[in-house]
Amino acid sequence: MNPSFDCVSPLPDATFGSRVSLAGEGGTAALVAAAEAAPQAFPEALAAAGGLLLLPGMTAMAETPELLLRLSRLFGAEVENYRENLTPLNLVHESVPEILVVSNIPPASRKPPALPTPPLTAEGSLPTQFPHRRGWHTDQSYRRPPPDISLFLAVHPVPRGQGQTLFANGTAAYAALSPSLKSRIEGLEGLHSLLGAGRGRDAVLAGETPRPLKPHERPQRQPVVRTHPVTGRRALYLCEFGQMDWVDGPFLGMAPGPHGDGATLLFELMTHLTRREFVYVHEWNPGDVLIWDNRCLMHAATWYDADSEKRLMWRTTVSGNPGAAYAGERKSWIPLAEAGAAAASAG
Ligand SMILES: O=C(O)CCC(=O)C(=O)O
Ligand SMILES: [Fe+2]
Repeated sequence: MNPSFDCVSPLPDATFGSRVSLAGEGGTAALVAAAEAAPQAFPEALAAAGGLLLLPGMTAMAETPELLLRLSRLFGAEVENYRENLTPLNLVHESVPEILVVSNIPPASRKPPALPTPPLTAEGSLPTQFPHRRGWHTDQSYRRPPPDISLFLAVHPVPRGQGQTLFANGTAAYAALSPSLKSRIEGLEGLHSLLGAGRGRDAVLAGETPRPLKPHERPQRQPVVRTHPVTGRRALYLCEFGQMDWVDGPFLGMAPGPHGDGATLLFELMTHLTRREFVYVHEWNPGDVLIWDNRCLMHAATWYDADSEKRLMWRTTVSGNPGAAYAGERKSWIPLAEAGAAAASAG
């Protein structure tokens, strides 16, 4: 990496990811300024690390949220403005609308994921593998084109041992698939759904009627194997119970629903993707920033005791380089009338 930075790879107990810090003296603002002075350094380090960077000690971002925004801008053309995409305003940072607030503190008041059943593995450790661990996803995959990269700052994490974030390496998992499974999924597309639309596995199994969706809310197809636009490497690109469409999917062209062939394949692929050797478990410290590449990593949040702990995390989402499969597409999640009006006012 650029000599201004120290880079240690891989992350502890993982085969991917890098920890990056400023060489020599300097705090959060100095690191952001050094990154801006060498704008390729961080994107290149991210690609070299297989899609995951840890920047510890970015505590000043909590006081100066613009620093997180400046860092985010280095990773792509477009940092999402959450005031412009139908996100409830209680989840959007008051002064920097590019920051999504992920927190159980009012007004965001988001509940943590449920404890797995049973809470620990047979060996007494944190469950990470699907289906024991649920909630594996890649951000906003119910959109076409989906976003590239997310940045996540721990403003106020919960104590170690809870509220971790797990990452699974889609590139390594794809490379380790058997040749026959690789050929079965060649050209296959998954159908990804907005959360809470009544199309997740639990809703379908409970016999719920899916709510009617407006055109811009509809499930979107995504390749199961994505070719990374920067590294050229192929990676599994999947979600599971909540963020796949279990009414018409999870895969196009296969028997749909929780009892179909598609479900069997999804269980097989997700169980493989989340094998321990492909996973990194992040225990958060205040001021940690994790930068993850949604095009090649899946992630999952874990339970924490929301009755006695407060957790405050900030996310930004960067897009603009989804790869050739999405070339020239309009944004699926913007209502057509609005897209038309924006085009007209842009002349
Ligand atoms: O809360 C976490 O650890 C992760 C949340 C998440 O998946 C996200 O904000 O994209
Ligand atoms: Fe996420």
